[in-house]
Amino acid sequence: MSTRTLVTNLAALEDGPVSVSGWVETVRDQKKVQFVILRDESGAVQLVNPAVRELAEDAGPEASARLAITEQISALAHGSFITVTGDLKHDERVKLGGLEVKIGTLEVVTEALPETPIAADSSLDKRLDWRFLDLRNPKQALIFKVQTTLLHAWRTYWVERGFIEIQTPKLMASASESRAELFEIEYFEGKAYLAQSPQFFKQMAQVAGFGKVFEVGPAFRADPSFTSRHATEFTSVDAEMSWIDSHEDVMAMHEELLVAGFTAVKERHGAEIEELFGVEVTVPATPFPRIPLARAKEIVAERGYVVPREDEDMDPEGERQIAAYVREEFGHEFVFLTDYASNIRPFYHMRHEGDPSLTNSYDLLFNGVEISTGAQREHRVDVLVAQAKEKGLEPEELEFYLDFFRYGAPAHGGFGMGLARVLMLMLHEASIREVTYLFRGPTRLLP
Ligand code: AMO
Repeated sequence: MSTRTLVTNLAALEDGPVSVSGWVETVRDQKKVQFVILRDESGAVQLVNPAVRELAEDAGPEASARLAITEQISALAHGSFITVTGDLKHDERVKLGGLEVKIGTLEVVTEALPETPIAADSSLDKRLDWRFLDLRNPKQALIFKVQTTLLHAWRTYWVERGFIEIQTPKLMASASESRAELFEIEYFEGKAYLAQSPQFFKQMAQVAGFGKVFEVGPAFRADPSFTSRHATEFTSVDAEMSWIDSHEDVMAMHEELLVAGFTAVKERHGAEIEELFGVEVTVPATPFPRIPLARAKEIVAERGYVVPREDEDMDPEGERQIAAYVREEFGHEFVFLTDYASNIRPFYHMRHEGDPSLTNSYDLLFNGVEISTGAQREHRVDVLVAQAKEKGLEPEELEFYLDFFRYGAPAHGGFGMGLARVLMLMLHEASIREVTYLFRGPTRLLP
């Protein structure tokens, strides 16, 4: 183990010898003194070197060493990775953390090329080309700390309630959502498809008697769009549970889960999010507002925006309008839109008992963007077959899935939620590209 001290831990040390390692953020090379700002994963610290520019004839080894360090610092490229030993000194006058390290030895572990390919004002695309450099910005690192906290809180919520974590295969023999957004790949002598959702397999866990399951894993959609909310590969957060009376039970769990996640993020990172993103994280009140989709469209129309007829779902502008309404009426950032029409929902959604034109399903919107779809599932195989046929699907292709329901299936339901969408909206970022570790889109497979 190295003896280096994390920058964040320097404040607690007394004045004396220390060793720190990190990236060169800035160099101020003045005639008599040089300052280097060094950053590691925990923070930044000022290093100082009393510069020696030339040696007097009677100069001792101390002055020679100082001259060597001075020359090293003058040649330091931004981004180089260095290790420094030196003397820590607490000094209130130092703006950065009230301390500095007087350099004793400086080792350039790896030198960076002199020109940094991105700057603060580079385009998002350029920054993504150089994602590893882009992520050195503490604001970017915070996104992934928040994500870690969110996922930890969600896992804890589920584990404490008896949910079982599963990993379902991402190579499949059929589509699970729509054939239109399916990646087909060569698979030995035949074809395979990349999983669009763990849908079928999380339902399988219900007929296997697991009761309640969750999964956090990749999902793939061959979606050619370039919107701020679509990726071709994204992290899907899924849950599925048995013994429900309706989708209302799923929604009750879903909102509790979000409260648990937002509470943890606010407690742990609230101040830093406010400082770096200028955003206050609000823990949502429960129950979240619920509005049937048909009523939501009326509300939007009353506000002067008519959702295009051919688009029976809410379009993005409709979502923004309903979010504005919910904010004004309920002071809430979330809304469940419920009771979607059967013709715009997948075959596996359960339909209303008395009105098969509607489903026991919902979309969850956060600040005007869909973050999740959930539903009660149809567990009666004859009804399921009829619904699949009605959607133009060949039951033969779905035989393996339909079999699940031929050997005793409980009522069940669940949801899938896009992790990056939650983060984007929580941090008021403009695109999921900003909050995805390595974004994948129609024209991006690198790095
Ligand atoms: P759906 O297709 O609505 O439902 O997807 C669920 C959630 O996943 C996210 N999402 C995406 N995120 C980024 N890029 C994409 N291309 C993308 N597509 C979807 C969204 C969306 O709300 N099986 C159902 C879920 C269920 O009923 O359990 C499903 O996949 O946040």
